[in-house]
Amino acid sequence: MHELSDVYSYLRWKKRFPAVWCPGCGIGSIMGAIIRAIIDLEIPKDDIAFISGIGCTGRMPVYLDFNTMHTTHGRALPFATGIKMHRPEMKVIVVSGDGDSLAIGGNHFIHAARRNIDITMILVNNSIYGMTGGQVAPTTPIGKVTHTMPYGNYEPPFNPVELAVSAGGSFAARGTVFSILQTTGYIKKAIKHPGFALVEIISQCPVQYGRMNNLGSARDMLLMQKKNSVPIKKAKEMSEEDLDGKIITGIFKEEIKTEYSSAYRNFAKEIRDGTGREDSP
Ligand SMILES: Cc1ncc(C[n+]2csc(CCOP(=O)(O)OP(=O)(O)O)c2C)c(N)n1
Ligand code: SF4
Repeated sequence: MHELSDVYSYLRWKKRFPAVWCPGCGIGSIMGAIIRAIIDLEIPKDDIAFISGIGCTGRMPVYLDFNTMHTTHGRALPFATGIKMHRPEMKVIVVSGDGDSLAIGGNHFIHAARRNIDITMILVNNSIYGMTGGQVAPTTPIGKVTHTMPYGNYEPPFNPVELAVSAGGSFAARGTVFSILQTTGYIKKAIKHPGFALVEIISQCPVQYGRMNNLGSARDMLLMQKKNSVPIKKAKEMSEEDLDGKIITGIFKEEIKTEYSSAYRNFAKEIRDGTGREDSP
């Protein structure tokens, strides 16, 4: 159990609240999970760099009392990469919406994963662009209605976990807001993991996605997350047909492999010491 006063001590409570998020939105629960994960890991506040892009999810660093940056849309990972390269001892955490990280920021996402740079990426997947009024995202399921797909989306969505793993990321997990304690466990593992670590969190946006698709209240959407979740172990025994519309949860990848910022420093040292490539200038 975490004392509420401990959680509050991580918030810019007097300066920044109330938050902009709509009642019933999942982002607040995710912020609570991140704080609880950091309390459990006993990481000093000053050792954390917490970076976001733009969007409802992107507002999160505004409320948190870490070293924070609220950057431009889609560019959280380049800023985070710069910080990790310059201050490798810091825990660098990015929080990003599905549009922010996979549409405008998609290029940065695959390259951060390819390099396996030690950044924890918390991707809040609410299936839509929330902040700008409900446009289609690269994660919107086929058939779902958005302002820019009023007759239903016909573009196949990305699977963020598969994308991260196939690009080279070394940790990838998926959780839901409904199962927030389990999701907090994935966040903790991701923060401890020395490499690019993705936690995709399925979240409810009752005001845009839920309203446009008649999904009911925030409570109804949370119960839908519960009903549709299938642990990865069980999913392996199910057919593709039975898995249609399900949320597969769990840890999909956890592997130790060469991490970019330390590889870069070792390489630079070898060059300086003259022990690097013979043909180097
Ligand atoms: C360069 C640029 N293009 C577009 C925008 C407008 N914009 C702000 S947030 C956003 C998308 C938000 O969706 P998502 O990243 O999924 O986050 P959510 O709001 O759903 O948490 C867009 C397109 C912008 N701020 N900057
Ligand atoms: S628009 Fe959706 S994602 Fe944004 S704060 Fe409201 S409920 Fe949350």
